[in-house]
Amino acid sequence: MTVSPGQIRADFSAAMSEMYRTEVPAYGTLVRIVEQVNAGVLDRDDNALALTPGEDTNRISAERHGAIRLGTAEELAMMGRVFAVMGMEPIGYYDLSVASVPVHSTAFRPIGREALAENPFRVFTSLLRLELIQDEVLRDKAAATLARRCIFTDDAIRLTEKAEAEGGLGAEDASRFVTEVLETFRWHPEACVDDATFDELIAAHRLIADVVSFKGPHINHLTPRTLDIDAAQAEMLAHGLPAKAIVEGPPRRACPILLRQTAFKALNEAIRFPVDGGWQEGQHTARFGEIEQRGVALTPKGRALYDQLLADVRAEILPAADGSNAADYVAKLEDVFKAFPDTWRELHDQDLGYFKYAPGNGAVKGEGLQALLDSGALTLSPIIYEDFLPVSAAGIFQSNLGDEARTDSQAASSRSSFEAALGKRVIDEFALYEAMQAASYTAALEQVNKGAA
Ligand code: OOG
Ligand code: NI
Repeated sequence: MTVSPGQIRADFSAAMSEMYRTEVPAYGTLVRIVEQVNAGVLDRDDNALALTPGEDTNRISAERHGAIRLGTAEELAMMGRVFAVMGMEPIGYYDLSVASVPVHSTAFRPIGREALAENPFRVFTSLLRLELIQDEVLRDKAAATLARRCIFTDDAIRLTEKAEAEGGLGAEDASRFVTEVLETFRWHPEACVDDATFDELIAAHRLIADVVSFKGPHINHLTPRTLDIDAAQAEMLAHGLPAKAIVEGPPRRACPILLRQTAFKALNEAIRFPVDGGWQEGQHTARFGEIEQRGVALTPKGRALYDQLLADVRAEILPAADGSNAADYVAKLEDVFKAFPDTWRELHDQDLGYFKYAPGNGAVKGEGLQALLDSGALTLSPIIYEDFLPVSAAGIFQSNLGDEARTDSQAASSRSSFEAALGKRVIDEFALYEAMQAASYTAALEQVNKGAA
């Protein structure tokens, strides 16, 4: 009997959470805050969020995403195979170079309603673009350093190959797989470059130093999902966690859309550089904490409206790194986003968001989708956005890179080179949401018709 990919994913996500709790104690505080806030929201039985009971609510307490940054094409390709054993596929392409961050990324996550309901764990996975290092000598040194490391244990590779060959893993292998893969994500304070090289890499870009200087792609944050991010942010500050000045993404709304995120700043951590058979003390900022609130997935039309409104806001005011204009930014954001409809029915009827349909208690009156919804014969529940937002991601990256983060723009988008490195295509997220909505409509309609017959 093989263990299901979903079960391996759930076990892995729990093991990662456990590890990160001991590595970064503030993460434990964050998880507790989020659990309390979520329990409070779920206890209020108004269900203003229109969540599907069970399917959308059971997963909340276990839900989180993480992020890693890889150095080479080979690392990305192997990572993709490892995630596939857990039922996680690459969804979407994110070009962060537009925000002066020299990486491009995808999100490995489960696909489909059942898999997402079972455990929605996802990992934002970035690949360093070494070609964006200007200095040729430094670029070669970075490439040579990366070429020397292997970020996977022998057993992680062996068990991945076994899962591929045999179509899954038995209980003992699955548990071993989780333990072995966890090693890739572990923090190692020992740098594998000397301090002079580290400083050169930092000068090229802090992120390059973070990727190149260590044994592996330490998980840099693990983000629980909250049902009320403003309440959770207030609690973070009350607990003395140094939260970012503003919540990234759309403003607070009655009907949440996409994704809102806030982080606490990266920790200053002690690291060690190799020197003459011994070690020399140093410092690095790598890991941070983040929370997020997820709302309805937007259609291309809804997403275009979101992008337009956010661009309108940012043309007038950009959030300052020190938080000094946070109140003005939030006021502007709320004002501009008044143009984005804020009831579930409007979002649905204007084709701005994706929804799940279910049979309701109302008797069928009239014909067509609108009539079924008006009479309550059909009900709506938002399809949760499972992906990421590049502008928010850039904001998160930047808030953790320090104030000297560069703002000049970088080379053009390179999706095909990312896919070549990964060894497969990234999947289009809109097509997934669209299919989920269509399937739920067909199924719900069938039930309504059966009931009416
Ligand atoms: C990834 C940042 C992106 C998010 O939530 O948008 C991300 C990173 O810093 O490596 O996790
Ligand atoms: Ni994140």
